[in-house]
Amino acid sequence: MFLESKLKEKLKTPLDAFWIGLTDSQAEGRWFWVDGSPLDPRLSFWSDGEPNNWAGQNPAGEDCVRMEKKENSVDLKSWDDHSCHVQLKSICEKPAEM
Ligand SMILES: [Ca+2]
Ligand SMILES: [Ca+2]
Repeated sequence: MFLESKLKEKLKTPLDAFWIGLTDSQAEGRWFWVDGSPLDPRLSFWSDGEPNNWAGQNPAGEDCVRMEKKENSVDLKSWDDHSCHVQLKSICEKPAEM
């Protein structure tokens, strides 16, 4: 909800999207964050039909996850696995400033 509220004004078109640091590049279908921690399936927000490892754009499939604009959707499902070779902005986490 925090990220969605922060990104709402930055995700203006379907072309806008942000890498969130989640990948299954080591083993297909096994999702890990860039810090090495596994994805908690209870805290995943895949868009309908995702992840689909689509090979239409890159034969290697899709191993990196982006958060994208949602069309007329009120839930938080906004994740899409995508080709890692596409350049996008990224969301990074850092400690809160005291
Ligand atoms: Ca994949
Ligand atoms: Ca996909």
